Amino acid sequence: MEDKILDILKRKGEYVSGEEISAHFKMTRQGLWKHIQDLRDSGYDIVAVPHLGYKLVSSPDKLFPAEITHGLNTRIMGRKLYYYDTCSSTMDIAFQKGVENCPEGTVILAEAQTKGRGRLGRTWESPRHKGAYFSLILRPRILPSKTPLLTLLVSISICEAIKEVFGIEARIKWPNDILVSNKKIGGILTELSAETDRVNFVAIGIGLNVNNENAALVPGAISLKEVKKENLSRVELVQEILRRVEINYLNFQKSGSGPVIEKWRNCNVTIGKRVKVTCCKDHIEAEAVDIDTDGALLLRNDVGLIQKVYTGDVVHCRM
Ligand code: BT5
Repeated sequence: MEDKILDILKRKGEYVSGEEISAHFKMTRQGLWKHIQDLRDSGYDIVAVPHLGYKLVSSPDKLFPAEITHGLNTRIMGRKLYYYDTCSSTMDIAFQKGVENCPEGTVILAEAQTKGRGRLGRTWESPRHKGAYFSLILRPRILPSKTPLLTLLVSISICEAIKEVFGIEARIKWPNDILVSNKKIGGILTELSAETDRVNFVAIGIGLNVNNENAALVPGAISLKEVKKENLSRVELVQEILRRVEINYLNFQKSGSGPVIEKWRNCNVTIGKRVKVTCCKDHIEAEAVDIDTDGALLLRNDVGLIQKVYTGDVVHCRM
């Protein structure tokens, strides 16, 4: 009910009489007052003036579903949202929801994660209210071997959103790092539930440093706040990412991997570099020459042979 009351206050943007709201929802004035109090307790600044009614002055910087859905205008992404003040990892919940057949586009958001994770069991630092931590469920009709393309698709969507909302140029380091000024501002974790030739669902975890102070970041990391020198809206960022993912995903379903690869080529920092790729215990040092249609990285070694790598940690070598 609070979400619906908020929606009215946001849409009107002005004073709305208590009588009008309580009549609309068929509740008593006392009942409405109680909901207004609950909203205030959640951080909404709502003023009440006799004879005028209620007015929303400001919203808290929280990733509440009501904030994310307001003005989102997507058809698939974020139509179903789960919000946690704290959770172990949004990926754990994404898997539960995926198995329970949640709809495509379901999003799990958290203000803090106690066991935020990267690839290969690494940790993702997820301090409360500082970053955007969320997982998105997709149910693509593609072969499991093609799912790395979704990491590329989400990474280009993140770069587009960061540019659109904050005017910051972000770049992608293959396979899953989002960089600004050559430092890591975010990462993507793609995990899937699949059979040999069919994907049940893909959970895509996105972690972005938004309002973190430099001193609290791991070495080599940066936050959007440190770039812009001001606190930024996490809600606007998450909304724009969901919009961009939807556009790119629908285009991917219609036109295949071509447009994703093309966009990715334009915003990556890996192609053309000499790189050292570590995968399992193997190291390959070579030149990154291109990306293949399935999202794999194509390397040319010193004798000119082309090798394909599907995953790994990449270090850009100095030449
Ligand atoms: C990643 O892994 O970059 C994927 C991170 C995905 C995090 C999201 S948050 C929402 C969802 N729920 C989860 O539990 N995870 C996803 P990887 O490429 O393995 O990089 C991990 C490495 O990045 C760590 O070993 C650290 O060196 C570094 N790191 C950890 N926290 C960081 C942070 N907040 N900012 C920048 N670098 C960080």
